[in-house]
Amino acid sequence: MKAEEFEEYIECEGLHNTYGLSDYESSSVPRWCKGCGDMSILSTVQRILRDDQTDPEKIVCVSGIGCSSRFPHYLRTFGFHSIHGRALPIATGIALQRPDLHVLVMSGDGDCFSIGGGHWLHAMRYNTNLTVCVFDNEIYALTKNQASPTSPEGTKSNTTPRGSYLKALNPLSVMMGITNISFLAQTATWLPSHMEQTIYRAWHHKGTGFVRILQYCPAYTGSLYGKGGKDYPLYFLQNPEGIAIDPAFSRMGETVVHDHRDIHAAQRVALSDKPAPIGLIYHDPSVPTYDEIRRQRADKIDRPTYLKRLEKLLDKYTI
Ligand SMILES: Cc1ncc(C[n+]2csc(CCOP(=O)(O)OP(=O)(O)O)c2C)c(N)n1
Ligand code: SF4
Repeated sequence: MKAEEFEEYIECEGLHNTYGLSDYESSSVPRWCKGCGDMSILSTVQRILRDDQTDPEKIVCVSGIGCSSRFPHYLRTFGFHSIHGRALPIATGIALQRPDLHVLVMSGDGDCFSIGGGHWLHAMRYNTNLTVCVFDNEIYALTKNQASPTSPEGTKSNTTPRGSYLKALNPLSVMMGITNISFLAQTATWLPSHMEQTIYRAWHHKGTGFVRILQYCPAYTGSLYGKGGKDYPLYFLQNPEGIAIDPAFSRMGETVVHDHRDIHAAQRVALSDKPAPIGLIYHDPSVPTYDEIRRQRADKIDRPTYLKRLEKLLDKYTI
């Protein structure tokens, strides 16, 4: 929502004590390059939080390591700039222990799909209440240009000076093969209105809402995208209950009708990574979260008994 529209909305609804954009902006100046797509993700997330009027104290933003993972520094919420590849297990722990908080995970393609690969698969399977955004610029950028799992074959980088030998990993098809997946969408930093709607849908999803964001990185992979992303091959997924497609997008790629509730259709879409499908790929709000499963199955023991048992167990390992 634009600033003027928001002011009008507050006026009409007679809302008081509202949060403005500045309530979600930290005092740190983002240390991203000029034109970096991460800037557009930051302002999009701040707009969503402002529109949603989410209490900043009820949000925890967890990241790993990378340019993308600097995100928690720039959001005025609780934050954890953690360890390379470990954002998801840390976020899972927080979400399970504090279901009253909204946990946002910001990661990069290297952070999530490479060093964090094992955690990624299992976090999707656990379907804990998390909103996960992976900023995919198809390179390790913070460490200045090493090929990542999603770098296109032939990418010249510091670790692949003769061009990478392997075809890129397709994270969408990997995720559509994981049992318990409940929400998967793809968007791009050069489509801000689409990105806003997509992250908003993931934010309101119960379970793990995973958004892969194709991210413009002018420093290292700028040639993949062209001006305004015009050279990146895309097509758009259309569904009345999906994410709205702006008619202006038609010059960037064709529009295909897709039913995001049909897992087989979603698996087919996920297999076709280039051109890249943009939109809601899969959504099943009925998949139980790990918290729900755990609560159903947990022994119904009282807290003192639980603590006594825990003490006994720990004593076993005490010398
Ligand atoms: C255990 C460990 N291994 C390696 C590194 C070095 N390192 C820091 S960031 C990074 C890659 C980040 O790439 P990506 O997740 O794609 O993020 P980007 O910088 O592109 O946003 C690497 C290899 C590290 N910090 N810790
Ligand atoms: S190196 Fe790339 S990803 Fe990192 S801040 Fe610069 S443009 Fe952004």
